[in-house]
Amino acid sequence: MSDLTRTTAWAALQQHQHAIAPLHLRDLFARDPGRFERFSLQAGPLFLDYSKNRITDETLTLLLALARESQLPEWIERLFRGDRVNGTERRAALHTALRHRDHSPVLLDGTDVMPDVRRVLDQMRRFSESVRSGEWRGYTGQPITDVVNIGIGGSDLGPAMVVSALDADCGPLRLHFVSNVDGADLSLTLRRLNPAQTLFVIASKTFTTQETLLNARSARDWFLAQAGNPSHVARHFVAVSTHRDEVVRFGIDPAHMFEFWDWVGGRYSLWSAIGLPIALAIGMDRFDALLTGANEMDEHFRHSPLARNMPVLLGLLGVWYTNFFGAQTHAILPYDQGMHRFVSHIQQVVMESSGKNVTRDGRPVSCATGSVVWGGPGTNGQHAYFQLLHQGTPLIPADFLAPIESRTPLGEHHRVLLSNFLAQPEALMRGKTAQEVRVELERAGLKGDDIERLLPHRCFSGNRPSNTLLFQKLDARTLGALIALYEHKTFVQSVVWDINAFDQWGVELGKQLARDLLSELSGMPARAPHDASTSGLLDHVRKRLPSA
Ligand code: G6Q
Repeated sequence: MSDLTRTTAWAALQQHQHAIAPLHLRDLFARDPGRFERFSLQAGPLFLDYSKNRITDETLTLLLALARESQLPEWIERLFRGDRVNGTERRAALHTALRHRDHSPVLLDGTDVMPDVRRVLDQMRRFSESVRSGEWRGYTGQPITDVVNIGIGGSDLGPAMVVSALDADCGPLRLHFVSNVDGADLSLTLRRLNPAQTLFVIASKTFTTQETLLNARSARDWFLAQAGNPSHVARHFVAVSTHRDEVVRFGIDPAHMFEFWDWVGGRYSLWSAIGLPIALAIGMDRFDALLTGANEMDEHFRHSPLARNMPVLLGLLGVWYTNFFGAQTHAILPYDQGMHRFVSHIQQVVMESSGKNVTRDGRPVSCATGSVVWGGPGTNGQHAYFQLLHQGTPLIPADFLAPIESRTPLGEHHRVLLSNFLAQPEALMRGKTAQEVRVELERAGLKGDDIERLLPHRCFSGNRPSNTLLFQKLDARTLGALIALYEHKTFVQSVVWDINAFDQWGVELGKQLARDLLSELSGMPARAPHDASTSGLLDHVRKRLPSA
């Protein structure tokens, strides 16, 4: 693709931004009664209001022209039909096949992948049902009560998020997630568990990830310290991986391995066997509903016109703020306590996918790509970082998400939650003028200098953009649609920026250096010299490190 910033669409957007920048959202609403109807849409279970964005009809026309100039429709087709869209690894990114629901084939190099996908889904169903029902017994003959998923990154964040969002505690099993190589993570988790009733799911696409294998070995040692006989491992350790040989080398029975494939990226893998802890927690029927919700979003993304396409619109709005307003971060604010891990998962999806500084063909990018994704559940954030959203100097576009109905109704709680959820985007959009503050302070009995002193502190500029996503209830189908929405939004942006959304070479250098430093910490000589800071720190640590 030619340089994005030299396209006609880009130049037109730049010019248009100058015209839009001075306009206040309050005025855009005042002069346009149809704004909410025009700038909102329903896709499956999700309702999106994007009218509180600093856009006009012309903005959308120009953003859609940019999408067409970037060949977005063609790229969407390439994604779904299994082209090797991950060029640096020569892989397809066919996570959509994992949630493909009808009986049509999904071809990869001419072969239908669906029989394999269904085979593993069946295996997950049989296994999760037997563990949940108590039919699967541990080595003492007792049923399993606790499941520990050991994995990291894509093999942890997605399943952990879904399990916490969908109230796993209601099921017959308690789920635990261990990811950090900090021994505290595993030790504190195991402290409360009985090896005879614990099942470990070792989740690693490559089955070579240092943290996961070390945690898995320590877990096996802990288990064998009580179980004694290594043959008992078979009833307590299962694996999820693409690498059978490595699984066998670790000592897990390949009959207890759940397979997935190299065309499933780590951060897009919760829909595959990496979702096994989800099935164990909430049952396979609800895991199926999660897939169905994601599939509905896939269908919407693939077939809706760009102008009525939710991931496309959200992706383009992100481009608008990142590239034309200089926004560097994006807040995701779910008003649902169960979604407290949602941001961490989406953060990985977005930041690993978009954190690239070269185009698909290896040229330096000519504009900013990606943004820092952050946030957390409302209303907690309102008492913490919302100050920066309302009166800080950076422009921070935000997504507000909420269920209309609570899954855990309690008195007035949900109405209070919803009132806050509705108030924050309104406040960000509207702000408060000096005139409004003055009237308010006068009413409160303040006069003269006191009013003037407080005035600048009490004003809100407003004009701060946000999207609002509403859904009836946070059930499995809705959550599936929400996750797929952000996956596709991320893909849309990668197409516009002409970057590969499916590789992550940026995580490699640190891993390489850590390998050398590990041997140096164990007293081996350095293979290559370090800078003065790293050598100094290494010496400082070595002198104080208790001997193992
Ligand atoms: C995700 C990344 C990364 C990966 C982990 C775990 O897209 O590739 O987060 O999921 O590094 O890798 P394994 O599953 O191979 O252990």
